[in-house]
Amino acid sequence: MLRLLWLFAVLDAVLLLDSGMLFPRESSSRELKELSGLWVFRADKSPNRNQGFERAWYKSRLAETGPVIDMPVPASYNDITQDSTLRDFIGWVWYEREVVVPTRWITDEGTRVVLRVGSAHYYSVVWVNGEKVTEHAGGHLPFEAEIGSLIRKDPARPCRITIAVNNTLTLETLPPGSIQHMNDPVRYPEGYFVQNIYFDFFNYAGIHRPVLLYTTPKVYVDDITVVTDFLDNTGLVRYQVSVKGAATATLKVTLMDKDGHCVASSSEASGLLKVVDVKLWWPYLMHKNPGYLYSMEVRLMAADERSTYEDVYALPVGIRSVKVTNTQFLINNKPFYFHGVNKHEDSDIRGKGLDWPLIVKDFNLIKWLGANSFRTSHYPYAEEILQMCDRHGIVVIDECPGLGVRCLLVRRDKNHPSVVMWSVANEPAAEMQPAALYFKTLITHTKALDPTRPVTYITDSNYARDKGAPYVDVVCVNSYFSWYHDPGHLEVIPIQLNAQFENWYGKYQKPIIQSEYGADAVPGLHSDPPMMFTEEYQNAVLRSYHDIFDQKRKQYVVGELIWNFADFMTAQGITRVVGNKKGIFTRQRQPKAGAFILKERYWRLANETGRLPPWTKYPCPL
Ligand code: BDP
Repeated sequence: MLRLLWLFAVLDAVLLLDSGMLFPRESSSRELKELSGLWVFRADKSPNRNQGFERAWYKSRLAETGPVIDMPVPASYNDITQDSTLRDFIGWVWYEREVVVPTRWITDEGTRVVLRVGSAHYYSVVWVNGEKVTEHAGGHLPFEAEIGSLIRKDPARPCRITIAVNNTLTLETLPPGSIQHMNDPVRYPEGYFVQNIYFDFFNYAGIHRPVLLYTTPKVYVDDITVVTDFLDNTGLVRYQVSVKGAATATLKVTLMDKDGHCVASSSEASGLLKVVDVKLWWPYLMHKNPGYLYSMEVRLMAADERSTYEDVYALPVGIRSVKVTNTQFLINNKPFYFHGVNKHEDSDIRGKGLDWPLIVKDFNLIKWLGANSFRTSHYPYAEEILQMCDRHGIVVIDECPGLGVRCLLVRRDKNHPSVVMWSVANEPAAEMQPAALYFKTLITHTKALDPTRPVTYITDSNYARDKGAPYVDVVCVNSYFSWYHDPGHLEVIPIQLNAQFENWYGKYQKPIIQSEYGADAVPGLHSDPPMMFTEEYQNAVLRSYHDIFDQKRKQYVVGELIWNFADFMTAQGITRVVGNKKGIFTRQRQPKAGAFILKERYWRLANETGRLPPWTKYPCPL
C-alpha cells in the first residue's frame, strides 16, 4: 500500500512539468515529414553579423539576397567546407528549406501541423513564409511551433522554412563562454574578436538534430507520464495522460507486451495499471533479456460541433525501479555496477550532427566492449540515442549543463527506463558557501520534479572543499592522477586514488562512481617504459585505476566510467593534439590498445556483477 501511495505522490510531482514534449511518432492519426537532407545556407559575415536581420533575409528566398551553399541537416556546419572562417565562425548563420505540404494537411482544419527542430546550437529564430513562428535558446533540446494557420494562408505556395542560428556563447549561455574584443591595432585587425569557451569540446554549431513536420488532430494527446515499480511479480505502472484541444475526451489506455498482447488497460486519464507476471526492464549483461519494453497505446476520441477526432500515441514503457543505499546502486532491487563510458556527440565531418550509421556503430562498440552504461557528458543527447538505450538496456546518467535546461531535460527524458540518474552539472565550482546553496537548491528542485531518480553532480574538486556534495545521492568524482596532477608519475595513482575514495566515503557515506578517469593517447604512439601520450601510458593508467576499483567496488564504489569512449574535437590549444585524445577508440571508432584492456575487464565485471545465472555466463567476444 505504501509503495502505491509513493507511486501516486511522485507522479504528481513529475506532472508539475508543464506541457508535453512527446517524441513525434507516426500512428494511425499522426503523420511525419522528415526534412533531413540538403538545406540552403549562408553565414552572415557582415562586420556586425546582423545584416540578415537588417535586410530581412527571411522575407524572401535566401538565394535572392546573396550567395548560398548546400548544407546538410542534421550536421554541424563547421567541418563541411574547406573554409576555416566557416569552421571558426561566430555569429548568425541562415538555413532555408522549401517543403511541399500534403494538400490534406492544409484542407483539413481539424489537423494541427507542427514544425519541430530536434536541436540547433545555440540560439535559433524560425520563420515560415517570412513570418516568425518561434525562437529558442539552448543547443541540446527540441523546440516546436504550430504552423497550420500560416501555411493555410496561401495554400498554393510551398512552405518556406528559414532558421537563423547563432552560436555565440556568453556568461548566460549553457555552456558558457565570452566574446573578447581585441582592440590593440598593433596586434589585431580592426573589429577583431574571439569566442572564449570554458569547456573542453569544440563549439560545433548548426542544426544538429532532425527537423520535421508532423500532424496531430486538433484534439490530441499532449503528454504522457509514467512512473513504474513492481511488487513481487506484479508490475505497477502509474500513468497520467494530458489532453489538449478539448475540455473532454474519451480515452482508452492499453498496455501491450512485445507480442502485442494486452496486459492491462484503462479508460481513465490517470491511473494504475497492474501487470501480472511482469517482465522487468533489465540492463544489458544483467539479465538474459535486457531492455524489455511494453507499449502503452493511448487512444483518444473527442467531438465538437464540426467533427470527431481520434488521436493515437504509443509510448514504449520499461518497468523497473531505481534505489540508492549507503553503499549500493540498486536496479530492480539488485546491486548494479556501472562499467561504462563517457561520450560526446562528436565525429568527423558531421561534428555534433545526428548520424544513424555513427549511432549504431557506437552501440555495437559499447556492446563489444561489455559496457553496460554511459553518461551523457556534458549535455542532453538526442532522444533517438536514449531510445536505443531503452531498447538495448544501456543504462544512462543523463546530464544537463545547468539550471534552465534541467526542467526541459526532465520533461523530455522522464519516461526513459534507461535513464537512472540525473546529473545537474559537471565540475561546478562548489567550494564557496553561496555556490553550495545554489547546488542544494538545484538538486532539491530536480528531486521535486522527479522523485523517482537519484540526483548527482559531477565533482573534481577536493572532497574537503566541495560544499554541495552533502545534497547528492551518489558521489561522482572525476580525477586525472598522473596526468593533470603529477604528470608522468604513474606510481602515485594507487595512493592518491585510494585516498580519494576513502576521503569521500569517510565524509559522506554515499556510494561513489568514478565518473571520469583516463589519459591522452595519440594512436600509434608507443614507448616502453610508458611515456605520456603513448598507448602504453594510457594502458598503465587504466590498469592502476582498475586495481583500486577492484578493492573498493567490494565496499562502496558502484561504478567506473572511462574518459572517453572516443577521441573528440576541441578548440585548438597547446594541450590538445587535433582534439582530446583520451578516447579508447579513435575518432574514427578504431580501438586503441586501451580498448582491449577495458573489454577484458568489462566482460569479467559483467560476469561477476551482472547477476546472471552461471549457465549464461558470457565469453568475452574476440
Ligand atoms: C574533465 C572534463 C572533460 C575534459 C577532461 C579532460 O570534465 O570535459 O575533456 O577533463 O581534460 O575534467 O580530458
